[in-house]
Amino acid sequence: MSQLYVPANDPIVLEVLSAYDFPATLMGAVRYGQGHINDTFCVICQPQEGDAVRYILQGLSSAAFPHPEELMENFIGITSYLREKVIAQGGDPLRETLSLVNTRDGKPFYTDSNGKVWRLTPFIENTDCFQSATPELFEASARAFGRFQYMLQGYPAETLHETIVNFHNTEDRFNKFLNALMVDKHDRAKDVQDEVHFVLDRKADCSVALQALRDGVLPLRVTHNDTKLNNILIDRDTHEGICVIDLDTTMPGLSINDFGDSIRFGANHSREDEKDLSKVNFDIELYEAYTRGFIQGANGGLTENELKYLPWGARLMTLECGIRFLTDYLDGDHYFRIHYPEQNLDRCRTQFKLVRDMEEQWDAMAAVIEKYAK
Ligand code: ADP
Ligand code: GN1
Ligand code: MG
Repeated sequence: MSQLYVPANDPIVLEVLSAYDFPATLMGAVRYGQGHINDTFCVICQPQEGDAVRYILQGLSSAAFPHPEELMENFIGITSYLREKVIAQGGDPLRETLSLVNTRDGKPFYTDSNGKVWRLTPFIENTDCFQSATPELFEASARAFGRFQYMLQGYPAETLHETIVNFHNTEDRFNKFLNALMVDKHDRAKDVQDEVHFVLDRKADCSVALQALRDGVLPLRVTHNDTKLNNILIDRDTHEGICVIDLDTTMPGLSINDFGDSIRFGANHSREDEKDLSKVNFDIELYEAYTRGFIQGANGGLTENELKYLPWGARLMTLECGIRFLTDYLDGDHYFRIHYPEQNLDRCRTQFKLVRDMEEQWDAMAAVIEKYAK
């Protein structure tokens, strides 16, 4: 192990790697991907002959996930269920869903000396993970997320733990924001008054989807809840979404939120933390491409009301995510990983710009749904 490359500021990685048996010479681990939550590394092994074998090693964020063992129980349940479905459909279970590598002790995850939980999954090769996409690729990702939801329709939802309580409870997100604003731990509220008022003006919106759920208009389903474009792996040969990843928040939720979170992240041409807001524009063509793909992937599984509420999913996921970024900024940036001091504020501003765009294009958004909801 002494020759291993591991990032100097992550000494714990060495401890974690030594909990696993690797089939070829372990070369090291490098930080990987653009997720905001988990500590993700790519582990590289080199056999005597042939290509390197790669794995993804992830330390679960304790700020986000207070009960990582329960999360791993969900992960095992969901991936086992999907594996059976993929096999039944003649697919490749090693590429079309995630799987775990057990530790030397035969355990599905490792708990390090600080109490943090780690998991190791085979790297799904010959795939790409995009931060932005062409309409074709975006539509492919939509088919895969729609199919993911469809495939999980029969999953026993009551067995799933709520890994983050009130995750997409937008009313609760609003209240947590109010609390952070009141406490104003870092004296930042005075500099973000425009953003604060943007949220306060939209208090009623925060209840739209939840009220529909309470009224029985929208059903609770097993949903992914974090359907960003970079939570899907696209096959390099077929250009189809081959594997839905980041299953940490898969639990009972609303289908419109899975649709909406994808639109939030992918139906524009800018980075999530773009400072120049003139570059941040909601793109209705990308929205249309995603709508087409999602409805196709869901395979008739969405009710008339769910289809009608899809634009609300987009608007609310974008508003909610902006509120979460702003709350974390007021709190002192404990939840989302940041790479510079005002990054959460920049992220919040892009979300609010997109919300404004959606509000302006509301009728057009509804018309697109009508076009495909036949
Ligand atoms: P986070 O919760 O921090 O977003 P993810 O589970 O989404 O963590 O992983 C971060 C990134 O790592 C993904 O966006 C993707 O690029 C990459 N990744 C994760 N798992 C795999 C895998 N099994 N094969 C290939 N790439 C992966
Ligand atoms: C986080 O884990 P990641 O980076 O895929 C967050 C999502 C947010 C997103 C904003 C568990 O997603 O809810 O929408 O950042 N995930 C969690 O980019 O909080
Ligand atoms: Mg992710």
